[in-house]
Amino acid sequence: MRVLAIVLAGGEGKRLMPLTADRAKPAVPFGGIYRLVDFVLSNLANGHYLQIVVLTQYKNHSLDRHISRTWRLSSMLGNYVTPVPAQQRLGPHWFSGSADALFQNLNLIYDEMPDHVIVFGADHIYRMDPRQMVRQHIDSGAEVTVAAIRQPISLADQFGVIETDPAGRKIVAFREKPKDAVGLPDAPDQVYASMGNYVFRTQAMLDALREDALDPTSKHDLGGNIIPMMVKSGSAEVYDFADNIVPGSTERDRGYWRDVGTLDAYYEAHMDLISAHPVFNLYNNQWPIYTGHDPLPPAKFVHNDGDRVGRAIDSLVSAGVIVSGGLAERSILSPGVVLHSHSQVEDSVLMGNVKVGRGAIVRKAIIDKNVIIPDGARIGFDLEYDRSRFAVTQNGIVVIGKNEIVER
Ligand code: ADQ
Repeated sequence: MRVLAIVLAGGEGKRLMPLTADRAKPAVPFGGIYRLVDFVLSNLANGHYLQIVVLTQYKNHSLDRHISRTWRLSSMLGNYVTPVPAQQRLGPHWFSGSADALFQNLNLIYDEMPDHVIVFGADHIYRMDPRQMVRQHIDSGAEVTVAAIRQPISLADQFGVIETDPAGRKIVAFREKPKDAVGLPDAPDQVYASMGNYVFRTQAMLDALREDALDPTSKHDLGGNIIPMMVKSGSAEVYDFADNIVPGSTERDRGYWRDVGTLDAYYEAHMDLISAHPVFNLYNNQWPIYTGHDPLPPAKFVHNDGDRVGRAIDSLVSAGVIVSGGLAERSILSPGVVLHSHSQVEDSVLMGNVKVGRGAIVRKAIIDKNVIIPDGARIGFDLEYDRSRFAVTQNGIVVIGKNEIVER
């Protein structure tokens, strides 16, 4: 059985601005050392799906570089992870929707002629064993299988919402981001949401993409057009993510899935990592999350000025970090971060090479790469002032973009 995996990584990620100002959403750093795309690629690689095409489009430079540097599989065994940038192959326009991205790359499918095609999104934090979904897809004979998870009904307008027959398998309706969703019979405050992960029988996918390409009214979107079309023809099934059991997972972290489409969701997913018993366990070595590492020295904590020990509590601290007489609490410190004497970082996400000056205090913030917080500066105290110079989210998280200059 031949299976080709396609990862959709062309999303623009407008709602993650300024983190997506000069990188594609799947290239946004996460959890100190990862990028968002590492999670889906690790799930596929751990499931032994090792022919993977990553479709990129928007500001794809850092994403392409990350993939080509990090995801080098042994080509001798016919394995690959290939980033494929949008190429305007079929005329002078970029991809319109995700279905158009697939349609413009049909040659990749003809090259492999797989029996089934896995199409997964690249913007989620989760562990999933894709083999279990593919097995159900093959056993059921469905033309497409859509992975789904229960979500609060208040979020229904952010997802494809699925209705099934009473047996719970066959999809009878699929509505993309409905404003008037109805709750589930057993849980009126929940809907069944598409995770944006699909497995297609190859021929059924080719037929649907070709039909969609001829429709001038279509937005050429998988969730908006292709899946509803396949539901109408009666052969779409749902795969319940609650049934997925990843090797090494525990009761506590089973079923974890976060769409980090907004800055607040992105922040919350980080906070999920740092509790003593995290709901997302990075330490499951039976299902590792792979990424690339620079050759950095170990993290270092130094006693400075003779009066203060560098400390980090309830925090993730990456290689190359120096905590020199500063204090980090409930925070993520990415490679190369430096906290100087008497500085304090609380409930924050600091990306690569952020420097926090002497006596500076940072609270509830996301700070992108290379930012220098000057001595004595205060971030996250006076939100009115912060709003005048940085982005501040609905939940009051201050977000400072890459290379931004911070005045005291
Ligand atoms: P959205 O995430 O809103 O909803 P979309 O913006 O199409 O849908 O993104 C889906 C994936 O495709 C993302 O990984 C994105 O990076 C990628 N992508 C988008 N346009 C692309 C293009 N032109 N080229 C390459 N890649 C592209 C989708 C589904 C919903 C589902 C949610 C789950 O449409 O039904 O509920 O995902 O988060």
